[in-house]
Amino acid sequence: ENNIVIALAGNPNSGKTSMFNQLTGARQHVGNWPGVTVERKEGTLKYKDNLVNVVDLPGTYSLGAYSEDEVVAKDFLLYHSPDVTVNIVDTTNLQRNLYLTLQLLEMGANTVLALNMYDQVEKRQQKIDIDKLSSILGIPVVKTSASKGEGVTQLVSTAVNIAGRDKKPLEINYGNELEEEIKSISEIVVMNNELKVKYNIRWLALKILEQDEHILEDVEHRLSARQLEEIKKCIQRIESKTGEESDTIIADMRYGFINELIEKTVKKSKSVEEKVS
Ligand code: GDP
Ligand code: K
Ligand code: MG
Repeated sequence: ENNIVIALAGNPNSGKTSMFNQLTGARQHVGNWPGVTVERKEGTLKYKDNLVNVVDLPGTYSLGAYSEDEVVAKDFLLYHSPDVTVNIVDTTNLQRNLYLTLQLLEMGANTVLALNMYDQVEKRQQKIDIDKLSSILGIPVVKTSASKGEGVTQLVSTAVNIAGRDKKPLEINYGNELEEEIKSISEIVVMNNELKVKYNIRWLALKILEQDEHILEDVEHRLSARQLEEIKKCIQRIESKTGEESDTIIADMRYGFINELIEKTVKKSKSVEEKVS
């Protein structure tokens, strides 16, 4: 028997709990994450020769340091590296939901995308080019309707199939100016062996540019005052060049990527287009 850990990640109200219930039924256990009051739900399911442990992460819009929920989700993904992350998205709200998806992929999480609420998408007669979405993101994509139990078996088989696979992080092109600073910061942090072992360096550089407090804390005591000063200069340089905060620039670029992705993959059905024109 094979033991597999699946993490469920998604925005609040994306259908995570509905999916968790579909997957684990009554085989659930509720506790708390250590040190915080955030609820921790776990459950099991059997699929072929696999015993699958499903961990329901707190619902979050991002993987920053804004709330205990975000830190719990980010910590689990980073330091407990589940074999697979199932990212539940509300497909009727793709733009907002894909922001978390990008962060999972930039982190290098071995992800399956569950296009949940697909029944609503069909009702609206929207068409999504799933193959294209899957190929641009580099991950399997499954249509689901958690509240109806649709697509659940396919989701499980897909997740089990890719469990433990080594996933290369998604690299978004942040444009010349930002890429230059990502490179400079990467060159600084990679000199510290512990950071090099613990993190994907490009991801770490992005987190530093985003000024993720939680990650900064871990970085600050490992670097020299001079290195930290160099990093500060990188951030100041990009902010004075663009007149924007570095975290805002990064968020804007991510939304740019998402909007382009949606443009390429989401089409209104013919009948709807005709009605509009
Ligand atoms: P969570 O906040 O991510 O845990 O989301 P929930 O599982 O609590 O779901 C939020 C709401 O969406 C509930 O009313 C669910 O019944 C509903 N829901 C979940 N999945 C689907 C789905 O695939 N289709 C539709 N139409 N509703 C869904
Ligand atoms: K809810
Ligand atoms: Mg929930």
